[in-house]
Amino acid sequence: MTETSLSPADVSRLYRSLRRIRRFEEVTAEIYPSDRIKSPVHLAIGQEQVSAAICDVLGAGDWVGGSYRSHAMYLAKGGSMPAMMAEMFGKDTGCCRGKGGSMHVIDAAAGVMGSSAVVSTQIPVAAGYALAAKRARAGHVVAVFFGDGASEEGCFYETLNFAALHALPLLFVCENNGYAIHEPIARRRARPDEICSVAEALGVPAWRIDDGDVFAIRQTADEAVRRMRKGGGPALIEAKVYRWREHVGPNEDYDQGYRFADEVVPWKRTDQVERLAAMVEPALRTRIDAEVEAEIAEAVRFAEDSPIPQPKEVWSDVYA
Ligand SMILES: Cc1ncc(C[n+]2csc(CCOP(=O)(O)OP(=O)(O)O)c2C)c(N)n1
Ligand SMILES: [Mg+2]
Repeated sequence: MTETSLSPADVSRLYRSLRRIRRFEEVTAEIYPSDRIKSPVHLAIGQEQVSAAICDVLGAGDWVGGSYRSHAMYLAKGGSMPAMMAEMFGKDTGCCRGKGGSMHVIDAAAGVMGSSAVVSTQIPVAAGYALAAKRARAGHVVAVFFGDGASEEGCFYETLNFAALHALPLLFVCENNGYAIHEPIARRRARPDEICSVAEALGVPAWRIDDGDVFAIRQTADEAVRRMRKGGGPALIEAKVYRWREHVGPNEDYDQGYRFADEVVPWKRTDQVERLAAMVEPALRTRIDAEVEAEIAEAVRFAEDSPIPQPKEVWSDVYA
């Protein structure tokens, strides 16, 4: 883990972001067995630092897109928490008016341009946003989040090439948790450690952060995004992380035979939420934690109290 030159205010802002995401998803997992959440949930517990770090260097005018595992990205970029909780409850006040569920989160006002359940499809869509951003010439950038499994899809390669050719302001962010559902990366990729060199072969600069260090990810993203704002074209960051819970659902799955509990031990030891908690002044930490709990409780109350969509809404906001 690296030292940081960030100010105490920066560290506490990052801590708040990490803690909000962690607690939002822990509360989601607690609620889930009650069946009030109407969609599957893909939790990013243990992987929060990627979204928190990347979004920390983005501004209000920048855009993000991601996969079905996007609660972290949505919250880190400033998406409305009550609207996402209501979306998971299938309520009319949800960010997709109850039609999308956990896998489809969007808050365009906050620059969260959507998430996709079809692996890797967010990547070419993000290139479209990046093309629009480039043409607008306002120096805005797009970050697209995807898993290691998504990096095996054809459209990842196609989009890398297109983004490089057109020097798009697109940051590819690969959250490499080592698994695509239950399949470890070594059984899927001929060269598991060479995601970055795929990008480099097309002239796209790429960096890998192996230890999940939130400061290292942030520092790398900061440099990449600065370069991008000046017209430097796309870049890729591969951050190795570990998914603590099952692929989909609220539980742990170390008894399922495809991985074992000893794998998570080093990642829990270097948990970035706890690491930053210890760096924040104790009274401030207590206040942040209390504010986060209150915000989540309010989001749950909002979701509970919101109406379900009217039957006639089945025809609105859909393409057929
Ligand atoms: C095009 C497509 N193929 C297969 C699936 C089924 N599927 C859902 S999640 C997933 C694994 C993707 O793994 P990864 O990209 O590493 O993301 P992670 O779940 O680890 O965050 C697969 C194969 C899908 N949703 N879309
Ligand atoms: Mg994965």
